[in-house]
Amino acid sequence: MMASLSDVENSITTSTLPYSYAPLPNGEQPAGNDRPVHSSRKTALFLVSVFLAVASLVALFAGNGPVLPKNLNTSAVPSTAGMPEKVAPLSRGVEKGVSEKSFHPLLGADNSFPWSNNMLDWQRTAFHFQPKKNWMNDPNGPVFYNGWYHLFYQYHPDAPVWGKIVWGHAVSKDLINWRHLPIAMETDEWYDEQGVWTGSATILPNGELVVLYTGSTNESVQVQNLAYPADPSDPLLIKWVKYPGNPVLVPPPGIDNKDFRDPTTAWKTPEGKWRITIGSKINKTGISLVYDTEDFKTFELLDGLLHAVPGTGMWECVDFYPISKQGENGLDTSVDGPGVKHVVKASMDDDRNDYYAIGTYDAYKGKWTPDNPTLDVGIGLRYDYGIYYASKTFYDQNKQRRVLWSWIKETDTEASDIKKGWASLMGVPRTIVLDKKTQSNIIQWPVEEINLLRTNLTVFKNVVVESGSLVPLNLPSASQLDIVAEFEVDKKTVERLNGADIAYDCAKNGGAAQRGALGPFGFSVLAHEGLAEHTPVYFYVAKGVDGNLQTFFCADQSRSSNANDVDKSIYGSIVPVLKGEKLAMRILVDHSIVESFAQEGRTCITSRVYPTKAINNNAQLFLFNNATATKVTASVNVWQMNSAHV
Ligand code: DQQ
Repeated sequence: MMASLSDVENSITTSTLPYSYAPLPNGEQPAGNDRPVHSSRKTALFLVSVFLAVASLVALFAGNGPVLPKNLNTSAVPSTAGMPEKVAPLSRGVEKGVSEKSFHPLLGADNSFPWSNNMLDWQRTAFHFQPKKNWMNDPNGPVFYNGWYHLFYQYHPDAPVWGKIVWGHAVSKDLINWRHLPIAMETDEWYDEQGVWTGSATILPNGELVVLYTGSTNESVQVQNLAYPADPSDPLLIKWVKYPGNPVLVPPPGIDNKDFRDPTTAWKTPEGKWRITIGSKINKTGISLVYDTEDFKTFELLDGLLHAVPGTGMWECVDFYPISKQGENGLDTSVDGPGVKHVVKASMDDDRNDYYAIGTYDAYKGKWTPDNPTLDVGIGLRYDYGIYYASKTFYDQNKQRRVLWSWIKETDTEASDIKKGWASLMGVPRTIVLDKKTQSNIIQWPVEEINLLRTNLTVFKNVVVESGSLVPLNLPSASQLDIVAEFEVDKKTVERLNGADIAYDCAKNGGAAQRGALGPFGFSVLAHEGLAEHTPVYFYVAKGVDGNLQTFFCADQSRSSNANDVDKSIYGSIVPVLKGEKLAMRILVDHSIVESFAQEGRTCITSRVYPTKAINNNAQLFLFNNATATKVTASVNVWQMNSAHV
């Protein structure tokens, strides 16, 4: 097994490389490169602080990024007068009662990039699920049924922007290659006229399926509806019937008509009934209502809530499922008992992130309690520290695993999406298990089937990456990759270093440009030669005054594109690294999506990036080490990834 940082071998040797590496340039940047503009919607104050942060970066990757003033004085900060206004609400969803659906950069700025067809074509992914064209969002009703994996999803068949949503439908034998089927459910009833919104499937004991979904009625009231396959013997489940008695649930007293959506898969109660939970809010408290039913037609609202967290706002797409304390298999949603813990996940409408917590479920009270109240739902752990929302799991009885699907939205402009003709995709499905070592987080890992797309393995063993250097990993092409790597920091350096107050934050500390003694180091993906554009995915290790190490896992999009009309956030969080473990990361690069996993899936980051130059044959992969005090040794396996049938 891997050695801990403090156990790192002293005898790190440089292997002979089939290439040479160059130290990172320290000089000034070449003239002519534009300063990137942070293009998310923020207040003028935020713009000032971002400017300050960017301006104070040490010129890492200098020579290739923007010109950064070395000694910034605040008079250099542009006045906010004449700055573009925060974008007016362009939302297509909010007034209808669902989240903002699009990235809106600052309006009024002359920041639209002249995207060419070549650039936009490159953005379409090769092994991520998406419909052929137009808009998609949340995964719905994922299930394994009669030999097929079914994926339904929120789909707008008329345009690449959110609108009147129906259920798109596709099937797969392996969760990777897909066959698109006709729309499963249209907006053809008064109770779903404004949208067939998110829902879940439940397999009944006789093997048949039922689906509960939210309908947005002709008056935009959120109600729950029942649907089932017209022909249960059809493994493709092409035709669906809506129950004539719909809606089966309307918002209960005290719940707003627009705060009642996204029913879960049902699970069994100790009395043998079915139970579901539905997200909502009361004032600013996010809640999960609980209903029992015997027939999916009539429901009883339980007195208490499954859970509630003050200050978290509307809970969308709640998910609730058991995880095994000891076993490696996933569990059917109805499994309960002493060997089991329960996860509650909710998608926070207020900040559009998916949060989860691990806890204990009391089946008699229909109540769940987090193990650690300071890491409760909405205030603690996230599935993913990048773009990842409205996720949903299902129990895959075919392979005894719990599989997670999630909507990954675009972070470019609607104008670009319209030009592309499509918007959004699903993350690669991930298995979920409890982290047996920490017992305090889950582990997410791409389903094993994704490995079938691997081809052309290149191995780099014990590559020593000196402090402040960059190592090109010369690959024939770098837009479709599966990268698996381990890193070791120099043990003597770690021991010698004095500890300091740890106050590192991926987003706030200048990204990959900020140099510390023991980081950042990792990969630059989708990198243009000379780093005119690149997206670093990296570790940052910090030694505390107590001598303990803390490790952060980050993805820095700030230099990912020369275009200014795309989001360039820096993402990341802490990642637990236990004694005896090496630092390990896996990165799936698939054109405009980069999915990164640290320590075998303890901390995950999904990035959307839209380079203008680092595309096609100009996309490259580098190892980098921007730590000031340590060399790192990296061992890397990189596969090219074949395209899936999507
Ligand atoms: N998307 C659906 C809603 C859900 C939201 C509408 C989450 O049911 O709450 O498209 O993205």
